[in-house]
Amino acid sequence: MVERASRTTQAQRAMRELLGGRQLIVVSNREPYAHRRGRRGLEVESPVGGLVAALDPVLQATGGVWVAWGSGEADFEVVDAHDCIRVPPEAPSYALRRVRLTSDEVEQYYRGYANQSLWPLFHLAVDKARFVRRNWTGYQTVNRHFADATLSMVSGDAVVWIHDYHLALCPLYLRQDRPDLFLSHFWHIPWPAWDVFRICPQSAELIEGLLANDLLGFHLRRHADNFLDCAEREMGAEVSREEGLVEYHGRYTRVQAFPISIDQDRWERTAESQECERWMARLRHRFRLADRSIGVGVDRLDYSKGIPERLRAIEVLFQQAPGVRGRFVFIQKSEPSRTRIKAYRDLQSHVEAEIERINAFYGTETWQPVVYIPRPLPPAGMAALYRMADVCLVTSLQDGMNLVAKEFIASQVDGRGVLVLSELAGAADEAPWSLTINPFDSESVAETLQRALRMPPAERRERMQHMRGHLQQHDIYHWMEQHFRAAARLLATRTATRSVFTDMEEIRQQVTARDHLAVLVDFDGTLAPISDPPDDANPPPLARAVLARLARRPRCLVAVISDRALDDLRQRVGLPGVTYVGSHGFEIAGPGWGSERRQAAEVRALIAACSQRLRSRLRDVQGATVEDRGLTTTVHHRMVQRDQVETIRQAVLEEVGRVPPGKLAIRRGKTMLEIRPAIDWDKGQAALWLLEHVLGKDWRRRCAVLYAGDDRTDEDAFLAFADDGVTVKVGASPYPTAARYAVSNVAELHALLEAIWAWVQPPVVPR
Ligand code: ADQ
Repeated sequence: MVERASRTTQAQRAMRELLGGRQLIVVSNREPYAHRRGRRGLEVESPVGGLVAALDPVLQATGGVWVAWGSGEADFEVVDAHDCIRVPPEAPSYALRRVRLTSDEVEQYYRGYANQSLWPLFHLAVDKARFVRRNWTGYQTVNRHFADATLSMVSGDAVVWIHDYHLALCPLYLRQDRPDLFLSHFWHIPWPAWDVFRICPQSAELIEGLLANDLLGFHLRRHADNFLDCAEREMGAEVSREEGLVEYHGRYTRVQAFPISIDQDRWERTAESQECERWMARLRHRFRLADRSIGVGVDRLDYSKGIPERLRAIEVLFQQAPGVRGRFVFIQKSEPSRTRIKAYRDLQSHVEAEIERINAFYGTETWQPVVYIPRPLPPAGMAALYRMADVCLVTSLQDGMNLVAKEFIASQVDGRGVLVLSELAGAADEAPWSLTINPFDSESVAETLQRALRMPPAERRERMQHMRGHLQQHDIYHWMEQHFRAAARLLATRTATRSVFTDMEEIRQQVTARDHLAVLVDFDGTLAPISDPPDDANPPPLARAVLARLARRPRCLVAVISDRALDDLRQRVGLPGVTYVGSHGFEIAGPGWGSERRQAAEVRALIAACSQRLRSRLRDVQGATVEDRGLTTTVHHRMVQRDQVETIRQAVLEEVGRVPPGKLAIRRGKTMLEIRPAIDWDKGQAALWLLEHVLGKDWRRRCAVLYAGDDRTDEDAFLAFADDGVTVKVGASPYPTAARYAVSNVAELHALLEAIWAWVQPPVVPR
């Protein structure tokens, strides 16, 4: 349990830092605990799912509030006069505020607008989307109920974290009442392109609702980009795509991608448990699986998951490869969902009829081709399905992320299974080691299934190891930390930035307050003026001179921090006594201790070897180029013929595959593949590491810090020193900055450095 506890603790710590004494309120349609009347009296149910599993321990630790629809039949028998109940029942530690909805409201808001307008439209099932005025009115009313319930729970300064498409208007209603609240929203489903979104008659109202947030999160960059497009076209809002920022009516909303994940450690432990092994034996026996190969599909019965398309592909497999018949069983675990909506009932009957038909046509006395499990299984039963599967088939026609793919990876403790994953699910962006498919192309899905079933064990193991390595580092806690970090940065920007020249005395006091001083500066646009081409950038002689003097002063640490490669940086600044931090902090070298981050050094060697092998492998692919930038390598295929792109992808996968799992990640761009270190690292973390490395753990007690930069990537460092550093933004900021002070240009920064030198230079001792 040590590892798991530490991941939860990390998330709790990150949360507490973000909150800085503020109250946390989570708002979602679904509640974390529901009360029902069972055979043994009142029973409490907790929904299975990543979000509750992850947020519940955090709320337990911080003691906040969760606002949600009270959907359990006995929910309001147990609440207090304010519709609140302390949960979890066994150790009450936070308040669950239940929102009362009438059956008409549920019909209009939940079944109507959320699930028959927004859900189908946003999953490109345009033919299923219905826009009924009454439902829209109900949606507005219920969003107001949620906002009112939230406001009734706010005490003082609060951070409100709203979830999903049920509550798009809630932020606006909250903002109208409490302009000071910090509002963040996570959108769990895709955001479509403008041409699809504009079909919605209430498109402007939805965008306006969401632009009341300070932070808006999507799973993928492309969903965030679609939203930015819609905000610009629909509302005429000022949009910076590069910054992921919208300005509307004088307010800013940061729009960012945070790919959600699962509690990887919990799934893995469940899959390793004896209970799981008992379930595997039970399922094998119950469905007469013997030593047959097993395919698995797990979904809510939802048309976006492509279940009929999946069954079609399985049938094509039986036709294409008759040898597979009798030797392969596909288990479809489907949870009936939203059954009061006709489209869902129709889907359920269709799926059940198709399974029956396939079984009747292809099945034999001793072999049932498709096994259907509609009833719930406990977590160990689910993990057993995933663990025993040779293939997990995810065929989403559209999916924000798809957690099933990740649960399968986490449960594959034996590394035997192959993930066949729809390229239309968000999860595909993070799983280059899966076999990706287009679910609309049944023949090709069937071929891919054959390939998966024939895949040699060593290749299966290798692919799975890579996916597991990635998942370990990108679990649900990582998702939360990323989110909290972004929120903390935005909270820091709320303190107005002031010109350094109006506060020179305050700055003097701060930089001279400690024994040591650290002067940390960015390079391009800070120490050296921005230059085009970037190759011409050099610090002016006066800046170089003042930096040299500071670097010679005892107890003064001077570092230049940049995204440039270390050697390039060192050459351009060329001063002894200065520490150089290159590649956004991946490589660090100081005077006398010329070191670099250990992982970075290791990764650099791995990347160099990969580049070299790729160059030789892709020699004959016309138009392919391999650009080695030290700590990243980019393989460009813009000029390559379409039918050759797959060859390049395969080559990159194989070469990265030679590297131990978890070390390198592949990022897929439109016309390129980038190989990069699989570690999170930024200028802020690099600067903190440097101070600790040079001055020890208690550096904050002994050292004053000045950090200056002009760039978005410097914001991480501004945040790292937000509490007790002099943080200086160089140049006008197109976005809210976390820096406390500002200078207009590079020359003003140099003047500030001169002033600092005058304050801290050692006194001239008379002879
Ligand atoms: P969903 O559409 O519900 O989620 P998904 O991400 O696959 O889809 O999560 C489903 C969850 O329900 C998984 O934890 C899975 O184990 C469980 N589940 C599904 N079928 C089940 C069954 N038959 N029996 C038991 N459990 C079952 C929405 C978005 C997704 C996004 C998530 C999280 O549509 O794209 O990944 O939110 O943001």
